Amino acid sequence: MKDLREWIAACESEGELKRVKPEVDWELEIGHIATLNERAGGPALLFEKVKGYDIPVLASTLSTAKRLAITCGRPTSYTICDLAREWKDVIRQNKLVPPVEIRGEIPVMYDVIEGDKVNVYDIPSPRLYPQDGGRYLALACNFITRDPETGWVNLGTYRGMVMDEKAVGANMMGKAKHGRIHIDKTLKTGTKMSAALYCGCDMSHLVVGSTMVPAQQDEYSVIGAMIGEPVEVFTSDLTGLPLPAHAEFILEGEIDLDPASFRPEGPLGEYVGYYGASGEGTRPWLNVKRIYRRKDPIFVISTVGRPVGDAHMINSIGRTAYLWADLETMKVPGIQSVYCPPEAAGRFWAIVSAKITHPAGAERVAEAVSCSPTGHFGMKGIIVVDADVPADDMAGVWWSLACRYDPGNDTQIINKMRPTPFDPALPAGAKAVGSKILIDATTPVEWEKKPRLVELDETTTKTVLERWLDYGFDEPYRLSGQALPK
Ligand SMILES: Cc1cc2nc3c(=O)[nH]c(=O)nc-3n(C[C@H](O)[C@H](O)[C@H](O)COP(=O)(O)O)c2cc1C
Ligand SMILES: [Mn+2]
Repeated sequence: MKDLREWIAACESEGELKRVKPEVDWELEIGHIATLNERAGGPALLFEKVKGYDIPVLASTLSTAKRLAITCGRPTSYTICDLAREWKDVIRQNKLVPPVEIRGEIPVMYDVIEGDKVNVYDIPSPRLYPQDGGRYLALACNFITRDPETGWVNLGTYRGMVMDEKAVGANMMGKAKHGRIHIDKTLKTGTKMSAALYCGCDMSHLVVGSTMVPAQQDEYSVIGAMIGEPVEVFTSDLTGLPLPAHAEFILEGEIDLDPASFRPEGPLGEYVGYYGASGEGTRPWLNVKRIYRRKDPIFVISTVGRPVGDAHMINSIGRTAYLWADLETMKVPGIQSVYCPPEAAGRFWAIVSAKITHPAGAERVAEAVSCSPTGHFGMKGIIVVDADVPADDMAGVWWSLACRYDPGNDTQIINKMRPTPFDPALPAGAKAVGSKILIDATTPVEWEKKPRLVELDETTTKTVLERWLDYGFDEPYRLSGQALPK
C-alpha cells in the first residue's frame, strides 16, 4: 500500500478498524483505551477528536494477525507463522525492492513548517501510562539516519519523548542499534548527526523499522519487498536524507552527540510490561528544524507496554521470520515451522517443529536456535516438537508437552546465556548473564516400541478434505503453520 489512508481503508473494509467519535484526552485516556482494546483483541482505533487538536490519532494498529496480514498484503486467513514463512523466503532469496526517488508533487510536502513556527506540541502526542516520564511523539515512528562511511540509510523504531517545542528524544544508544552505529561513526569527525523521524506511510514501515534487519541493509528495500512495490522517497535539501513521500508527518533536524547536551528522558512502560532497562536517564534528542505534514494528517502511536499489543505482534513476526531464515541458512535439517509467540513478548520463547531422525536431533535443533543470530540473545526457552505439530498450533504444543516430554530426560538448562537487560525475571544489578531451557517435546526416534497414535484413515481423510466445502464449511480446511496450498 502507498500510504496510511489505503491501510485504514483496507482495515475498514475488513471490519478491522473502529472510528472513535467522542472527544478523548491525550493524557492517559487514549493510552488506556488502546491498551484495554488490545488486551481484548479489538480492532485498530482511529480517534477522530483528540482534546485540543484537530489531528486524528491511530492506535492498536497491528495487534491482531489479521491486521498484520492486511499490512503484508496477504489473505486475512494467514497466521503470523504463514506471514513469517513468506518473509523468511524473501530474506533467504535476498529479494529486496529498492526505493525510488520521485519528483513533482510530494504529498508530505503539503505543509512545510520551519524556524520559529516549529512546535512539536502541535502533534497530539499521548502520555500513555501514569508512571511514564512524559508525552511520547515517537511511538510508531522510524528514525532515519545515514552511515557516514558507507552511505547506508537505516530506519529504526526508537521511542522519542517530547522535551520542548523543538526537541524530541532519540533513544537509540543501545550498543547493537544501527542508529548507535551511525552515531559512533559520525563521532569520528564531528558531534552533529542529521536525522529525521516519520510516522504514517502504511504500517509495514513500523513492522520493518522495529525488526532486526541486518546492518548495512536498507529497510526501505525490505519494506518494498514486503509490500511488493518500491517505497517512494524524495531527497531532503536540508539533510540529504531520503524521506518517504507518503508519510503523514516527518520531523527533520540534527542530533547533538556530545553527552553534555543530552537531556532527561523516560521512563516509558516497556514491552515486557514493566519499567526497567530503559528507565530515566539523559539521552540524545532531535533538534527539530523542519516539520513536513500531509494535508489533513493522521498521527500514529503504539502502546508498547505489556503483551499482547502491536509491539509484541511485530516482534513475533520479525523474530519468527529471521530465526527461521537463520535455521535454514545454518542448514539445520527437517525444519517445518518456527514460531515466537507474541504472548511471550515475541522474543523470549521459540517453538520449532522439525522432522527428527536422530536420538539427539531435537537437542541439535534447540542448540542451533540457541546459537543463531536471532536466538542467541534474550531467548530463554526453546521447545522442539515433532513435524506433525505445527509450531504455532498451541493445542498441539501443549499436547506435545503433556505426552511427548519427560522433564528429567528431555530438558537441558544452560546456565550462561546472554539475556536482554529488559528481562524483569532477572534481579536488578545482575542482568548481564541469564539462563535458558531447551525442551525436547518429541517422541524419541530410537524407541523401538513407540506409543500407538490415534490416527485418521488416510483415504477417508482425503475424501473428507476434498468434500470439505460441500459439508457447508466456508473455507478449505487448513491448520495454521502448515505449508500453504499452492
Ligand atoms: C513501539 C516500539 C518502540 C521501540 N522503542 C525502542 C527504543 O526506544 N530504543 C531501542 O533501542 N529500540 C526500540 N525498539 C526496538 C527497535 O525498534 C528494534 O530493536 C529495531 O531492530 C531497531 O532498528 P535497528 O535494528 O535498525 O537498530 C522499539 C520497538 C517498538 C515496536
Ligand atoms: Mn537497521
